Amino acid sequence: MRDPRRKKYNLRGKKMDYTDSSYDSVDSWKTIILLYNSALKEINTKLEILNDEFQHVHRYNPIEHIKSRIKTPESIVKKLRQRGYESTIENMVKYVNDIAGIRVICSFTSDIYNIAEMLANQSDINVLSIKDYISHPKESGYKSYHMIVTVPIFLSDGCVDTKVEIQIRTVAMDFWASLEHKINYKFEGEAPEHIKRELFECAEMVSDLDAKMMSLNDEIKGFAASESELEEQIESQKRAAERTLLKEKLYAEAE
Ligand code: 0O2
Repeated sequence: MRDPRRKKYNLRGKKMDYTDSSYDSVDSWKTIILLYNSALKEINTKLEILNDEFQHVHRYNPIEHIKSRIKTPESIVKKLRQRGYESTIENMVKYVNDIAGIRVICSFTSDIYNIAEMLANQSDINVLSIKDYISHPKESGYKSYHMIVTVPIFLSDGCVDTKVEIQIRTVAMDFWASLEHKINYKFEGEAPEHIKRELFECAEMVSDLDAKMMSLNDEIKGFAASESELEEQIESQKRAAERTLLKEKLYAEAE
C-alpha cells in the first residue's frame, strides 16, 4: 500500500510544490536532504565523467579535486535570519541557494571556464545564475566562479529540479579562500585592517601566480605539440623509407 504521507511531499507531476504548509516538518526535512544529497551525487558524476573524458581525449585532467557538502541546519537558519526570513522549510528551499554545495578545484583558470561551459551545455542542467568573481573579484580579493544550477532528481513518483551551488576555482584561489575564511571566522568578520590589506596583497599574488602558471602551461603544450608533430614526421619518413627499400628489394628479386 502507498504510504499516505507521500502525498504531503507533493512530488507527483513535473515539479515539487514546496508551498504546502500542512506537511510534517521532520519528514519534509528528510526528503529535502535526500534530494540535495542526490543532486550532489548527480553533479559529482557529471564532473567525474568530464574529467575522465578529458584524460581520454586530451591526456590531461582539468580537475584536481572535488569537495561537496550539505549546509548545516545552523548555517541555513543563520542565512535566513540575516536576510530577514523566517526559518521555514519553504523559505530555506526558496532563498538559500547553497544548501547543496560543490567545490571544483582546477589546475588553471582556463579549465574553470571550460568546465563551467561544458556543465552549462548539458541538456538536463538549468543555470539559474552565474557570479564571475574571477573577472570581477570581491573587495576582499576573493576570486572564484559561482554557478547556481538545478538538476532533475527522479524519485519513485516524480521529478524534482534541485538547486546546487557550484564553486569553481584554481588550487591557488582555493588556498587563499580557505585562509581568508579561517581568518574571518576567527575575527567574526572584523579582521584588523593590516590583516585585510595583507590578504588583499596575497590575492594579487595568487592572480599573478595563476597567470604565470597558465602561460607556462600553454608554452609547454605548444612545445609538446611541436614535439609530437616532429615525431609524426620522423615516423612517416621512416615508413616512406621502408616502403622504398621494400620496392627496391622486390625489383632486385624480379631482375
Ligand atoms: P560557507 O560557510 O562557505 O557556506 P546567494 O548564495 O547567491 O544567495 P551569497 O551567499 O552572497 O548569495 O552568494 P555568493 O557571494 O556567491 O557567496 C556564496 C559563497 O561563496 C559563500 O558561502 C562562501 O563559501 C563563498 N564566498 C563568497 N565571498 C567570499 C569571500 O569573500 N571569502 C571567502 N573565503 N569565501 C567567500 P557562505 O554561505 O557565505 O559561507
